[in-house]
Amino acid sequence: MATFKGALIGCGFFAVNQMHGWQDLPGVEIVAICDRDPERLRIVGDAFGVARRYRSAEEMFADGGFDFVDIATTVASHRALVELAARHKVPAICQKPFAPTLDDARAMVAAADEAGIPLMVHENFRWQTPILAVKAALDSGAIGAPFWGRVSFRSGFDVFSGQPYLAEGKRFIIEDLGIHALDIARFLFGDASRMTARTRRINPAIAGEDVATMLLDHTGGVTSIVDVSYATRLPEEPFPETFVEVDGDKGTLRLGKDYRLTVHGPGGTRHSTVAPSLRPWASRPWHNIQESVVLIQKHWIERLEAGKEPDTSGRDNLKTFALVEAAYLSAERGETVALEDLLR
Ligand code: NAD
Ligand code: 89V
Repeated sequence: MATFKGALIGCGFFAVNQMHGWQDLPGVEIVAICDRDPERLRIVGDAFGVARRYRSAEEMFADGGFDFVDIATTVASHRALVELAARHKVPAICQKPFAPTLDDARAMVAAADEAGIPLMVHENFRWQTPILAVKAALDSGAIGAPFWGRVSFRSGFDVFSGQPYLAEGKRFIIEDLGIHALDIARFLFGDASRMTARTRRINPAIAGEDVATMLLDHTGGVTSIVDVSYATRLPEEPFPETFVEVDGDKGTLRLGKDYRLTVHGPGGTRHSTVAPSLRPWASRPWHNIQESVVLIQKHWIERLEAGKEPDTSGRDNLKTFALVEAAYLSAERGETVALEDLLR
């Protein structure tokens, strides 16, 4: 593997996982970091031994010396930073949610295309070991052709202490978490043509919705339900596990608690555990997400080396992002929304 030098912008809560992930990959080195908060810059710079530290992304790009940039800031800054990377012709990874609006996301894809740089959205949930195992089982034909699916994430976990901004936005669970579950639905069942959604806010201390139930019509014929909640108090807290159910014309697949996968079909019933590994720097219950960070970063480096578009490129993510927009529109209007109206 060639040596790739990276820079990282945004040294906050989640960036620590990204820094660990880069350290785990041979041939990759983060040579510069940037955060407008000097304290975060100091903490991450000292923890990971990065000498080049910047309070301004413009200054970091002006100095250069890196092959790609990993943008780990919150959504408000994503468009400006991707456009800055494009101006400097530096390949860019951008955290989810890709952008504040679909128009911003489109502009970011256009800027990357015009600059001729690869752009990947850090949409890591489809890279989780249990989700990859579901995909492999479906692709093997073990349950025949899927006709119905459910991607479900229901939890009462306190995400607000680690990520206080999640309590403040008018949009919450669809934009922050539903976006992952919708991307998994696209990954497993293909693109969707219509969206019907209902939302609720149960927690009175937050500004946005914390429950969403979404019905998707996939172009390949699958009907799926994507349901997400941070207001669900279960006897055993499953955070951050995504459960999956699929019915096919020859059998069924169920991914349930503790990463237990059951595939039932003409070949019999197979039970397995598809748990993620616990990386040395990871901590439960986040290890599933943390492992997927390394896997998506590895994919980025492989595609950068091969000169091929990443699976969760900016262009691909427009379709996931359109589902987010469609869900909010549908919930607001109480109507089904056609995706072609948003994507044209
Ligand atoms: P955070 O607020 O803890 O960290 C963001 C950091 O970016 C802060 O330190 C802030 O000072 C810095 N920053 C913001 N704008 C900047 C700019 N223009 N220039 C330089 N620094 C800037 O946020 P977080 O919880 O780490 O979330 C960051 C992103 O990661 C969000 O988009 C969030 O949705 C995403 N996230 C993704 C996952 C995942 O699994 N993919 C998990 C958690 C968070
Ligand atoms: O993965 C994420 O994007 C996180 C969380 C799991 C808390 O929703 O923000």
